[in-house]
Amino acid sequence: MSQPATINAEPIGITNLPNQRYKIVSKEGAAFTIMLAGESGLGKTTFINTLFQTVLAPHQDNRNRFNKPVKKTVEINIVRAELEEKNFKLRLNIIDTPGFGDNVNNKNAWQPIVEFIDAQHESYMKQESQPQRSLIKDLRVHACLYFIRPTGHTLKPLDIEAMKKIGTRANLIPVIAKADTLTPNEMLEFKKRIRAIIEAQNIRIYSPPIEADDQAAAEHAKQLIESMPFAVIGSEEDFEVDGKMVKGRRYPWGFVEVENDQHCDFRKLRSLLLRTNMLDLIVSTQEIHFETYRRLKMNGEVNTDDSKDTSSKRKSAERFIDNPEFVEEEKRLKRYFAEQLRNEDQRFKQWKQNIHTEKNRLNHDLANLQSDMKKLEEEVKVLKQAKAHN
Ligand SMILES: Nc1nc2c(ncn2[C@@H]2O[C@H](COP(=O)(O)OP(=O)(O)OP(=O)(O)O)[C@@H](O)[C@H]2O)c(=O)[nH]1
Ligand SMILES: [Mg+2]
Repeated sequence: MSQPATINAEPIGITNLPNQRYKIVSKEGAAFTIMLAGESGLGKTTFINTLFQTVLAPHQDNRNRFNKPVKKTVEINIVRAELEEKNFKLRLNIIDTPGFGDNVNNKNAWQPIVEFIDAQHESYMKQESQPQRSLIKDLRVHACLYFIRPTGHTLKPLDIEAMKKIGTRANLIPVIAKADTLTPNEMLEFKKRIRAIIEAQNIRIYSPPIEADDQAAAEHAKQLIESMPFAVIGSEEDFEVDGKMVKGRRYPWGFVEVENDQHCDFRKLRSLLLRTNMLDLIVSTQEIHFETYRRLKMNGEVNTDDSKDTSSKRKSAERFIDNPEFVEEEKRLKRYFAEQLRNEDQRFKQWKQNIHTEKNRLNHDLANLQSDMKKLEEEVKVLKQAKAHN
């Protein structure tokens, strides 16, 4: 892997991260891995560059079978970048995958993606026991954005299958690509239909936790859940609107803005990924997806050497994941970690309160000292005057 790029774009808000769950984020900052998946040409590479306001994932120059140049991603491309805002560091990994759907037979087109996710769990598991944690290479996928073609109709069987497979291994976030190609009503209908399919097909998607003791955060999480699947617009071009440069796409009939909530859900998705839910994505990857992988592995139910999905072992692993017992266990784990996080928050609030009390006490002491000093100065003055008279 090459040296990580340093992003010098406008602040994108990662400094809010320590406020989420400061404790889990170590002094070195956080490491966060986002994966992009879905059919070819839906704007995956463009989206990454829009999200980070820079050409972070270059479009690869390739040629199609007619020898025409095309900017397609042809292999899994790992981009590393470091972001720093107000002393908070984020080590970012972007896994940009080649879109599928171009082949005559697209069956199992999702396989390289699923294998990549599994391989990262496997690699982390092997490294875990080594003594020097700083040497661990961790590319476990914390969020997989799955791009859906904005047909306005329904989900393809390939999408359903791919999402099912990904959802059992990583935090799956479905995204409707190129939101500018559907009218607002078409988009509403399309979203409704996709949500119904996700439910009917038992596709596991990431759901932001609703915090019981923080009303504003709970409201925000509810809004995010209602917006799923997020409709996004990507653009690598800036246009001037009312004297301000904004990202968007220009059409003969008008202009669509990436960061306008009336036009798409880009801001909500960015907030989920980089501000409000980054830590939950990291923690749930560790506690749910990685732990599940480890458990299946221990039970001998995952065999990473199998390249074919027809393997009976993999089938039994999937049966395990669909098992109500597993679902119960997952719920229990989620409740447990939500509880842990709440306790952490409580401890932090208490600690803040103690500091506040201590500060008040010190201020009070300081005021007393100052007043004592003033009195002493007065006394010295009086004594000096008395001495002068004598
Ligand atoms: N209308 C519209 N076009 C978009 C949007 N995002 C990207 N595009 C265009 O779609 C084309 C494909 O974009 P890419 O970002 O290369 O798509 P990709 O998903 O990475 O494609 P593969 O690498 O082949 O998988 C480009 O011409 C983009 O300018 C969008 O939100 N709306
Ligand atoms: Mg691409």
